[in-house]
Amino acid sequence: MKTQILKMLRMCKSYVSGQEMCEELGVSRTAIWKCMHQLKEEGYTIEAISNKGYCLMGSPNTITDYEVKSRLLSLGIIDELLYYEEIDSTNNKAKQLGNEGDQRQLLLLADVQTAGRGRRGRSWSNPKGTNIAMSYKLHPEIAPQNASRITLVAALALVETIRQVTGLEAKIKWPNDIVINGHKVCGILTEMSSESDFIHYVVVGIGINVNGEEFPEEIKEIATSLFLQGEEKVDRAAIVVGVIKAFEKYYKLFLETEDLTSMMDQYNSFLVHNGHQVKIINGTDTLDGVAEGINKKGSLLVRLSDGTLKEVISGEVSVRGIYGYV
Ligand code: BTX
Repeated sequence: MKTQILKMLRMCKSYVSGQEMCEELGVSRTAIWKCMHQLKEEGYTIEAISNKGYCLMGSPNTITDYEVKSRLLSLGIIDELLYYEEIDSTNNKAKQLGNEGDQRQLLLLADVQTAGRGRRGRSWSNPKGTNIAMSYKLHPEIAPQNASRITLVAALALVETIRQVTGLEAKIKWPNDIVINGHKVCGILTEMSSESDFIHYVVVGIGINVNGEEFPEEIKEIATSLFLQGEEKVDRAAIVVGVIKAFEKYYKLFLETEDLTSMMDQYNSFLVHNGHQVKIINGTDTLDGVAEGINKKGSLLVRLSDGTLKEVISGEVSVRGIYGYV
């Protein structure tokens, strides 16, 4: 009911009468009043004027399911959006649901993660009330070997959203980070359960540092937040809604060809490495060259010193010289 009430309040430019809400939602005046009371307790500013009704004057900076859903006309490719005030990891939960046979396409959102994960067993820090932890559980009917490209699709959706909502010059650090001024603001962790020719599920986990003001000692040289870069608090739900819309747009395009044909140019325009000297670290192997963008398969093209063009499929990439971290 909170979703519908917030939606009605948002859609109406002025006041919505209690009577209108009762009729629309098929509930009593007392039920509406109780819900309004709860919303106010949660930090919503709702003005109530007799004979006029209710008007939404302000919202808390939350990413609850009802806050996000009330800003959307539809969930699009997502069957359900689940919100957790605290969870170990939204990726873990999405995988658990997938392993239990849940076939729905889901978006899991959390305010705090107590055991957020990065790649290769690294940890991802996500304190309370400031950032966004979200994981998509998807069931694409594509060849399993193409699924890792969804990381790049998510990166494009993220960079586009951050630019639109904040105006900050976010860039993509191939394959799974978003950076601003050389510091990491988002990370993406894609995991999959599949057979040789069939995907059970793909989980795309996204961590976004939105309003964090400080970071743990070990990452404070690497990490940044949208707030630290823009010096303004950012509406977290606006970022989530932006990512939902942008991801849906690019994901649908991706499914048509199972590659990045239709978004490659845009992706490359946001790529932080383009034209720069890079070092690719893959286990004990390293490779130096100049990055020339990605191809439609999502590989990074690197021009080596002997003039050959090397297609890099995966690995850690460090960009020399110009960034605060490598
Ligand atoms: P990654 O392996 O590229 O990055 C992890 C590394 O980034 C860490 O070793 C640390 O140095 C640094 N780091 C840790 N926390 C942060 C942070 N908040 N901001 C910037 N740098 C940090 C990146 O892996 C993928 C991260 C995905 C996180 C999402 S959150 C929702 C979902 N659930 C989950 O458990 N993981 C994903």
